[in-house]
Amino acid sequence: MKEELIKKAYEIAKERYAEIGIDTEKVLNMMQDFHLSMHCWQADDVKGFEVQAGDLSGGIQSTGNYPGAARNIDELRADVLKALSLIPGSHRLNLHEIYGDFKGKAVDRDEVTVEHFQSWIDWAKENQLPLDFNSSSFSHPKSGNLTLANPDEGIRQFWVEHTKRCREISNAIGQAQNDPCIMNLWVHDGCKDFSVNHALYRNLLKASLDEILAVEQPMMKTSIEGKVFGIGLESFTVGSHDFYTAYAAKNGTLLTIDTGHYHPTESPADKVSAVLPFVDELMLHVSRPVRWDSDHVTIMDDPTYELFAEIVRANALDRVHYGLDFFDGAINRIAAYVIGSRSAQKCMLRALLEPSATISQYELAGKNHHVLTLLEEQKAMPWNAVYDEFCLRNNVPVGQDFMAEIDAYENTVTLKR
Ligand code: RNT
Ligand code: ZN
Repeated sequence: MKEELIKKAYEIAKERYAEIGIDTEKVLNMMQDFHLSMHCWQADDVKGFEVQAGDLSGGIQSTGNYPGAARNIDELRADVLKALSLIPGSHRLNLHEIYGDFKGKAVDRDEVTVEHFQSWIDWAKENQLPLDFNSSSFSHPKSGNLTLANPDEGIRQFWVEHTKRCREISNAIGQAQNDPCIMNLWVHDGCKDFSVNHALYRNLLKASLDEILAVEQPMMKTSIEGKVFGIGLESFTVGSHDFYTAYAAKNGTLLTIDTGHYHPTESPADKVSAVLPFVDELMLHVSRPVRWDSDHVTIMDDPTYELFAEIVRANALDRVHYGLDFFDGAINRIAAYVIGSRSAQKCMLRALLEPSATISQYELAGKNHHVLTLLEEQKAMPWNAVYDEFCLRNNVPVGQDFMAEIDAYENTVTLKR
């Protein structure tokens, strides 16, 4: 796209927004500070690099077999850097434990140490990419239906040990990057059919979490993630939303909101103001559920926009960590990263461009027709010209121009795999 045209459009947009009291320059600066935590697992359909890796389990699924998935750590790093080069701003990378640099050795989950992440730490430093982390309780012979909530003490302790080690690794990462590493803790524990031991499992999960969190790790933060159900675990989820919300509020952990983890008519956006009075910080897993927790690529849809708008309206921008969590194996995976990340940014940009102070005044004065008018009008304001300018200032392709680079990378790199 022609630079001159983008500049012209931006100048007009700037004036239009100034008319409603919004300073687009200030918003562009805020966008520069809006860091996504890009998940490593879109690049290879959540396989990871364990030598002894089994099939993906734990009630989640990546469908599709588009060619070119990353097969090893070098390919994954190259793909991530390629994607990041097409996304404006600076971001973080979110690693799962199974993506360690195991150097051809079978390292079991209860044996993992920071040494398996040293090359990640070095690489991340070189590329100025802070890391976040995740314990991994799926895709393992001991995963079964129950991990941290398993009545078998041996299996439960195996996962307690794994998760403790993951917190230790996260802490070392946080120290190395001088910026706390956010560790997400999600376990799939649940039942396919009726169960009469809900209380038992939940008490076990609580006991495991208590044990895991008993060790102080000052340079990391633990965020706990609930969900409604997983495939093959449809009837009962030990770590339900109520369970984790209560746990987080009582124990001072962060709480993860995954946009694919709620009942279809429930609004993830509405959780923000409901839990922030009780929980200091949130982690997001921005995703797109299609009929179930399908983890389609994030787009600029209403639920995503509403989620970011609620964060802005609650004045909570710096109390939230912005993780992504989608994994579509049916399309070019680098495009998936770029489309998902840029769409999330567009939602945030629109949220920041909303004249919420004005709208709030109308609402408090009982002028609800003004509220609706202004909210509707925002949808057609020239926010896209501001996003184009954001891309231009960050030296990344504007609009659909990034596709040419993805196609070239596909032809020269991913299709050769
Ligand atoms: C699963 C959770 C979880 C995973 C990742 C891979 O439903 O959303 O966050 O997607 O940990
Ligand atoms: Zn998630």
